[in-house]
This record gives sequence, C-alpha cells and structure tokens, in this order.
Amino acid sequence: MSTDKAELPARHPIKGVIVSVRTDKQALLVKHEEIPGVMRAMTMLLKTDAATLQRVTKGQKITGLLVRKNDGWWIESVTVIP
Ligand SMILES: [Cu+2]
Repeated sequence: MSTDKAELPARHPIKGVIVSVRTDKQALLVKHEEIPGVMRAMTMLLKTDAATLQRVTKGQKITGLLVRKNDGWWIESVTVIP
C-alpha cells in the first residue's frame, strides 16, 4: 500500500486535569493519568491550538489525543468532561 500508517504520528487517548492555561507558551499544563506504553502519570506542558486555549480553564477535567510532533508534545481534540 502507498499509504503507510507507520508514517503518521500515533495519537494516544489522554485524560487529565488542566493545572494552568499557558497562553504565553500556547500550551496547557496538564496533570494526566498514565498512558499505557507511552507515559507514566505526570504533570506536563502540552501544546494546543489557539481555539482550545481560549475555551478551556484551569481546573477542568479533560480528555484528548496526545501526539508527538517535531516541536514537542501536543494535545488535540480536547473535550471538557462535565
Ligand atoms: Cu506526560
């Protein structure tokens, strides 16, 4: 096949709490649960898009997709858990 899935960056479901919104770094500081086979539970900065930065706030529980890009770790498809 010409489209090789291995060439796409893997996206891993992630669940955590927003510790702070760091607009200065275009990132969220997230305390996340363990992501089996990828990362232990920890608090880390995750880059995200501007629209997400504007609609979330400190203290919210979220789910999303963790992905490693050339410039670091990103969180995509952020959903706030009620
Ligand atoms: Cu982490």
